[in-house]
Amino acid sequence: NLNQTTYIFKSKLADIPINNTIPLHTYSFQKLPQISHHPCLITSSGKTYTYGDTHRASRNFAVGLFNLGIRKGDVIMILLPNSPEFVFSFWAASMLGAVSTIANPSYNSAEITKQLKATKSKIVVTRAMHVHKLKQEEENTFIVITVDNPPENCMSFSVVSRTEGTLPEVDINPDDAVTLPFSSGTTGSPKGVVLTHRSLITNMAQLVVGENPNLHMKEDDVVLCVLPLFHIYALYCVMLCSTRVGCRVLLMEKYEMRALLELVEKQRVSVVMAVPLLVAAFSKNPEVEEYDLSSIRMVMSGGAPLAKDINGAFRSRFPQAILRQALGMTESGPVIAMSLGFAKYPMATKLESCGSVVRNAKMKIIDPLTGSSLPYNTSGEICIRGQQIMKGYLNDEKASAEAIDEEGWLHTGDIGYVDNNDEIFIVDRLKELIKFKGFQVESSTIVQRTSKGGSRYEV
Ligand code: AYL
Repeated sequence: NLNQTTYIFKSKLADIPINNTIPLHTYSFQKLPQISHHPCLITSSGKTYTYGDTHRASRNFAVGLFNLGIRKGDVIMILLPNSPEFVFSFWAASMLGAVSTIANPSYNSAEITKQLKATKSKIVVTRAMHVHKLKQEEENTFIVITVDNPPENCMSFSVVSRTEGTLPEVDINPDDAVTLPFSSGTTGSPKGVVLTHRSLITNMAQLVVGENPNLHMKEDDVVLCVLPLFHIYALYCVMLCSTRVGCRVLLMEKYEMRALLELVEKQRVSVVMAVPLLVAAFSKNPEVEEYDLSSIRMVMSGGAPLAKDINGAFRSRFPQAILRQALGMTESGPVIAMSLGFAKYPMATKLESCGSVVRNAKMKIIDPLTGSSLPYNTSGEICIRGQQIMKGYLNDEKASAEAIDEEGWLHTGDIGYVDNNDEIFIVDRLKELIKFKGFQVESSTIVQRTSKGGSRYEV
């Protein structure tokens, strides 16, 4: 219908040029010569790796993987909690033009096997305690590397990292996959989400690059990484964005409130990437009062709706900090919208909004039945277009075509509207996706875990 208006929403920030045809690791470590002595990773026990150390360890592991036969396009599975080796493995794969697939180490054997098979992973990097869950099958064999003492038939991460050789020259295409997180998308079982060098560079630039970055992270920031790196939120928003900016990442293996508070105080954490449950803990748990958390200047909530009543409690405890939201989805590379309250030159925004569409992207809200685009203040399905979105689902053309239409719009399955200040509000969800404490889980898992009274993510 030619008479029909198309309402397109854009960021209030102007588009910027994005150098997204280089490899992801090159883009991310662009400042390395200037910052090689700056801290990059800090573990909860206080061990520090500089940018130089991190890059070197990643390179060494890449050489080791190459010597084990890993080539461009091969997949390695990272089955680890937050740890320096997780970070080194991710960059090592990227440096080889290989691909990482990230998985929750507390998955059961069937869940891991499914992902191993779907991705044809040739290497699994994990801990000795998880090796029993890895099933070798005739049509699906892989080498297991453990970051701790290797059990029989496994190799040691440090030994692999010490093998001689030089990093091969690889020709990386911007549209080559670099990582394969798994997501249920809008329907069905978890599928591999193909994120490319181009998509992740684009999304980093949309947030942390330019004269007025939408998400103002600074070189002297200390960013808390308690959300798991095997999920896109922390992988992207903590690890990738921090590396590009040159700030430090405090790696916490598991969530335990007292330990977390001690670390935030000791390491002077300034940026907290959180899910709503963590925001609630910061705002309401009594033990928070016992610590000096005045270093926190920014708290981001994402992954699930934020409770409306949190603001008062948060403000009284963190008067110096800004709390706002971001909207992301694994398939969208991942950030769709980010509060402009986080910008270098911040704008007035509302806490209840999950942000405004990122720059260098287009968003529309459509009527889910007719597909026609809707104006301001009218709810419909959020669709996003830009170079940051996934290439598609791994080996699943049907699901890919359902998610991304011929014009390149990714249909998110989220229902929301845009207000007069260009802020997005989520009101509902079309999709079957099950989220537990801010993260996706398989429906079978939720029943299993809750019946035991525990949770997969302690957040
Ligand atoms: P996935 N408010 C409400 N729902 C949200 C929000 C939010 N702020 N953020 C995410 N969701 C829901 O793939 C929404 O239904 O990635 C969305 O389609 O596990 C779904 O979660 C996607 O789930 C960030 C912030 C990355 C968030 C993310 C993505 C996390 C979730 C980077 O800075």
